[in-house]
Amino acid sequence: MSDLLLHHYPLSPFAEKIRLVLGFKNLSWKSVIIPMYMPKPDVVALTGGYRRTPFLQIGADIYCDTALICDVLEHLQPKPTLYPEAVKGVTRIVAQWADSLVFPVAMAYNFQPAGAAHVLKGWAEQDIKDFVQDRTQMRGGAARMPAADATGMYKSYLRRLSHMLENHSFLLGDAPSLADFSAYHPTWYTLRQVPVLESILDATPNVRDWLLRMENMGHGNSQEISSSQAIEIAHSSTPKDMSQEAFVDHHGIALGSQVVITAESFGLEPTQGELVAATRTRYTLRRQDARAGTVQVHFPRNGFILKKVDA
Ligand SMILES: N[C@@H](CCC(=O)N[C@@H](CS)C(=O)NCC(=O)O)C(=O)O
Repeated sequence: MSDLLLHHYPLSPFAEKIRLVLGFKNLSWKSVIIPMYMPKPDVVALTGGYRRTPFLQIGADIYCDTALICDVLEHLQPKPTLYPEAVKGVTRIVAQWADSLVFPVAMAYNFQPAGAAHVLKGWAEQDIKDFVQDRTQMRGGAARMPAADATGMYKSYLRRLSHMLENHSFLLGDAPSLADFSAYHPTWYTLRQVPVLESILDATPNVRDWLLRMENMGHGNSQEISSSQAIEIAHSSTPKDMSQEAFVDHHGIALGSQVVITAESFGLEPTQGELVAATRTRYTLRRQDARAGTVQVHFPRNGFILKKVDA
């Protein structure tokens, strides 16, 4: 298996989801620490524009979005599975609920003034300004949800998780599934990154116990490399052959067209390239970069918008 390179930073909840999946599957990986906010020139050299965290690099192939990264890791290391047969549909649904609804509510709770002060303690004033401005811009200028509203919603989500844990050790049964990893990362942030606010977990002790069980899986074996080494690896690798992938077209866009792919929400920096594959579930763009050479950037269909570039 080629080296797995995870581009991430320690405080990223979505990165924590993938670090824990790597531990669950007992995989060895290379850790590339990237900036928490723009500018991210070494990220963009590989992704062509996409700036969210984390992304996975295998040689000259770049996989964006944790839903896709989980599928790629499952393919490379099927056991233990993220998608147990009896719950393979529902686990994706619960994971999507946790990633798209629990996450923003938990982060609005986690970033109320006491939590933000804890996380940003020791940061230079200019760095705080740049970080806040970056996230405001990512939200399209919208304010974060008020803390009081977030608290009520978060408590209600924690009760739902707690109900799911009443009869078994993990959310959907006796074994972990993708749902657990998606519900873990925002709640991990509360427990580990903003301990000043973790008393919200007191009302749901089985959620706290589950968090500790999840955390015990660890992160697998990792070794840190620099982002310039990662770019060098891409440059000296050949992208995966995509020519045999079944083509599924819902847009009237032929393979070989120049296209842009943009996230549906939050972080709308586009990636442009040649469409070399569009399967039932994902797109692949091929692009040239002065530093990274020819790279392929893969996106899931879910959560992303594909458009043809006008000639
Ligand atoms: N749907 C994306 C969400 C990723 C996401 O929102 N990541 C946050 C960090 S946890 C992010 O990109 N923040 C801005 C940044 O890192 O620049 C995924 O599953 O990968």
